[in-house]
This record gives sequence, C-alpha cells and structure tokens, in this order.
Amino acid sequence: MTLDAEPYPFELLPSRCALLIIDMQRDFLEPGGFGEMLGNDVSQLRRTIEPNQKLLATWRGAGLTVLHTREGHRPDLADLPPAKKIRGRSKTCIGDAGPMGRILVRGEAGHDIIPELYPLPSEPVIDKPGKGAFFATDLHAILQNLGITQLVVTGVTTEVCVNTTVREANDRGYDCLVPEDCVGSYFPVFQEMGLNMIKAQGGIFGWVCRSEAILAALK
Ligand code: C5J
Repeated sequence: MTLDAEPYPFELLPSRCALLIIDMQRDFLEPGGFGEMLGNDVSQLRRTIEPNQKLLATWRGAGLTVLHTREGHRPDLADLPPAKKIRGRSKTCIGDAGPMGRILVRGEAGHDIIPELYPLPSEPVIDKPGKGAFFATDLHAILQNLGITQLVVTGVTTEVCVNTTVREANDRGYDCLVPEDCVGSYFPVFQEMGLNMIKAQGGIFGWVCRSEAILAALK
C-alpha cells in the first residue's frame, strides 16, 4: 500500500505496522487538568481527539496492532529523576496534588488516558517515566515479538514526547509515519517545526501525512 506522504510516498505494510498513540492523558488534554493549570491552551491538543478516534476505529477494524503510552511515575517517585522534579521551578510539580490527583503519578485520574481513546484490554499500555517511549520501557521487546517494523505515531505533544519517540524509534530501525492532524502541541510554532524536523532532509526521522491518507489506504 502506497500512501501520500512527505517527503515522499510511504509504503505501508499493515501486518508489520503498529499504531502507537502517545500520552493522550487527561492531565494534558482535559480542561481543568494539569496542562491547563500551567496556562496552556488545551484546545490545541483537543483538536487531535476526533482524527485519532477515526484512525483508531479504522485501525482496530482492520485488526492491526495498537499500543498506547502514558507519561508518569511510580507513586513512591523512586523513578523520578531529581532534575525532572525541580525543572521549571513551578510551585506545583510532579508528585504534588493537582486538579485530578497527584500530578503524573500512575493510578491517578489525571494520569489516565482520555475516555475517547481508551485502550482495549488487548492493547498494550506502555508506562514511561521519560519523554521517549523506548527509554526504561519494554516497548522495543514487545514490538520485536510482534514482528513490527513500522510505526504510525500519534498523540501529544508533537515537539516533546512524539518527537522524542520518533527519534528513538528511528535509531532502532523503525520506519515512522506521523499523521499531522493526529499530533498536537500547545504551541502552533512548535507544531509546525516539530513536523518539519521529522520530514526534512529526505525524511531524516520519518514521514508526515494526513490521517485521511491512512484511512483511504486501509479502506
Ligand atoms: C508529553 C510533555 N507527553 N510535554 N509530555 O509531550 O511534557
């Protein structure tokens, strides 16, 4: 299957390709969550929900592999690097009480995935302590066991966890395709640049497309 993408068409191998949805968590996306508490405009991320729902439904309908990630830490914070805890000099930081439970702590309401994209019991959820989904997780082993060589990467935020994960995946030999309407940043300029960085120089980290191109190929 050949898909319209930049910088050149992407050859989709459905049985070897997984949909990897990054950090669509309540604290990043929901009004009243931690992201909004920090002054961010969550509508910049929420516009990705509908296209992600469509893509997820089609992907599931085709019987293909889906994985989800969540950024967060153990309740005892033993896996939280001190540098990450104090970064930003915010009054409220990771592990503190936030609007939807302790911030970025596993098991808290705000740490969970939004209901619109909630994982099925059969879909692996990768809990990651860092920005990249490969660091300190079993993602690579799971993908290798499934015979996956390509990733469609969606989620938030484009310039942070999506970009870090695409770079990590690229270095491990995966071909990454990023549908631009399914990834979001609180900052429009970072959205544009985050995508440019992936597709520049002949696709130095991967390909960028619209989700419609993937939907059309799968239908
Ligand atoms: C993610 C962040 N998921 N921006 N985290 O991108 O801190």
